[in-house]
Amino acid sequence: MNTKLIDWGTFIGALILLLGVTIPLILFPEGGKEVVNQANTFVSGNFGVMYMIMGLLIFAFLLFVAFSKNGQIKLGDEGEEPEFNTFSWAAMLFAAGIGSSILYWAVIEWAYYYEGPPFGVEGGSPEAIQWSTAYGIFHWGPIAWAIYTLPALPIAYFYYVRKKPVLKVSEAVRPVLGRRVEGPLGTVIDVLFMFGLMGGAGTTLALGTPMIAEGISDLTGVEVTLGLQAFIMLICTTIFAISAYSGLRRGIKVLSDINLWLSIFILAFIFFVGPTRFISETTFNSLGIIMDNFFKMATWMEPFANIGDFEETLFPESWTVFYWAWWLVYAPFVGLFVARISRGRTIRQMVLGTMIYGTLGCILFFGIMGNFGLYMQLTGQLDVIGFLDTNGAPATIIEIMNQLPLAKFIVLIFTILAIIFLATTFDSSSYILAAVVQKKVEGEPLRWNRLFWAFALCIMPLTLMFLGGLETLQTASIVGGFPLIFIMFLLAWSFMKASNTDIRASDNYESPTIHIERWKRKGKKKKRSALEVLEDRKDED
Ligand code: NM2
Repeated sequence: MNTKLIDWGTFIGALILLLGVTIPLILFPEGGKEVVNQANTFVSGNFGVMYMIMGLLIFAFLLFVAFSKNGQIKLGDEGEEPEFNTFSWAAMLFAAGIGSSILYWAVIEWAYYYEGPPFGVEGGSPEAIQWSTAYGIFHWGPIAWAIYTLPALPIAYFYYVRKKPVLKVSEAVRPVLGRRVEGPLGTVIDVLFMFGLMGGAGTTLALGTPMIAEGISDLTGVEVTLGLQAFIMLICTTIFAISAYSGLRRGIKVLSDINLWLSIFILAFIFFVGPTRFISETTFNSLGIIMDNFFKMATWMEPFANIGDFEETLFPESWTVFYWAWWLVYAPFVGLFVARISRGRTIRQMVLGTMIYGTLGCILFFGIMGNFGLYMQLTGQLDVIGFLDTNGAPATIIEIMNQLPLAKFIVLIFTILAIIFLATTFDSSSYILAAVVQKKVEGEPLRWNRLFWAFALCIMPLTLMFLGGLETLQTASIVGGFPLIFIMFLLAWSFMKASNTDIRASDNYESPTIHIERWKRKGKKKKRSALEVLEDRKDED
C-alpha cells in the first residue's frame, strides 16, 4: 500500500469532519436533526438571495468565457485529439453529474408545483399547470449546469495546460491565494469541498434509496422496511466501489455506457408508447415559458410574502435556492471530473458541451417522464396529487411507472436504472475524493484510496438510516455547501488571472492555443515572453 502519495492533512481533516458530524447525530439523533434543520432554515432564509445571485453571475460568466479568447485555449497539446469521443464524453459527464435523483424529480417534481406554484398563482389552476411543466426543467437547466461547469475551468486549465499533476480544488485557486494553498488554508478549502460533496451525496442517497426500495417492493412483494433500504444501500455501495476500484476506463465508463442505453430505452418507450403528442407539445411549450420568464424565474425570491394578496409559500427557499445549493455542493466534484475527461478539447467546447448536453439530457427526462405523469393526472387515469399526499413521493413515482403498458418490465428497468445512476454518481465521487487527498495524481488515484472513499461516502447515510433520520440528510446540501459560494468566486477569478497571463504572453504567436512547452523550445525569438511568463507566475506564487 503506497501511502507516500497521500496528503494526510486533507485525508484526516475530511475524515474528522465526517465523523465529527456523524457521531453526534448517532448519539443525539433528535437534537441533531433539530440543529441541521435550523441551520438549513437559517442559511436558505437569510442567504437565499446570495445563491440566486451566484447562479445568474456564473451563467453570465461562463457565456462570456466561452466566447472570449480564453475559451479558445486547448486543454492539451497542439493537434491532440480529445481523449474520449464526444458521445462517451457527454455520457460520462451526464452520468457523473446526474444521479438517481433525476428519476425521482423528473417523474414527480411537477406535482409539487401543480399544488404549490410560485408568483401568487393558485394551486391546481390552469396557470399552475403551465408553471409546473416548466419549473423542473428550469431547476435542471442552463444555470444549474453553469454552476457545475465553473470549477472545471481552472482545474482543467492547470491540469492540462499548465500540466500540474494535481487534481485539487485548492490547487485551482493558487493564482489568487498564492503559496498559501500549500498550507492550512489549502487544506481547509479541500476539506470544505469534500464535506459539501458528502452532504450532497447524502441528499442523493436519502432520496434514491426509498425509491429503489419501492421499485423492488413493487416487483417482489417484499415490504419496504429499514432493513431492505439498508440492504439496498449496501448493494449500491458494493457496485460503485467495484466500479471505482476498476477505474475510469473500465469501471466508470462501462457503467456510464449502460446507463446511457437504458436511459434512451426507457425514455423512448414512455415517449412512443405514452401520449407522444401531449409530451412533445407540452415540453416544447415549457421551453417557451422558460425563455419568456428566464430572469423572472432566476430572481424570484417572494419578497412580498404576506403582504396584500401574497401568501407566503417558501417556494424560493424550498426549490430554487435548495437546488442551486445542491448543484453547488456537487460542482467542484463534477468540475474535477469534467476536467479529468476533457483532455484534448478546447475550453469553449468543454463549457458549451457541459451546459448544452447537460441541459438537453435533463429536458428529455423532465419532458418525457414528468409530462407522462401530468397526463395521467389531467386525464384522470391516476390521481397523482391525491396519491402523493397519502403515500409519499417514492411510492407515487413507482405508481406512475405502473400506468405504462408492460408495467412490471418498465418498473424493473426503472429500478435498475436508478441503481446504476446512483452508482455512476458515487463511483466518480469516490474517485475524485481519492484524487483530492493525494499530493499527486498521475494517471489514476491509488486503488485502496478509491475504495476507502467509496465506503466513507456511505458511512453517514447508512448510520443515519438505522437511526431513522434520513430526512435530515436531504437538507445536508444547503448547510454543507455554504462556504462553497466563496470558493466558486475564487475559482472564477483564478481561471481568469492565470489564462489572461498566459494569453498575454502568447499574443506574439500565431495560434491562440497555449502551449507552455513551446515557449521553451522556440529559443531566442520567444525568450522575452517566456521570461515574462515565468515572472508573472512567480508573482502568483
Ligand atoms: N443534482 C443534479 O442525486 C443526483 O442526481 C446527483 C443532483 C445536483 C440536483 C446530483
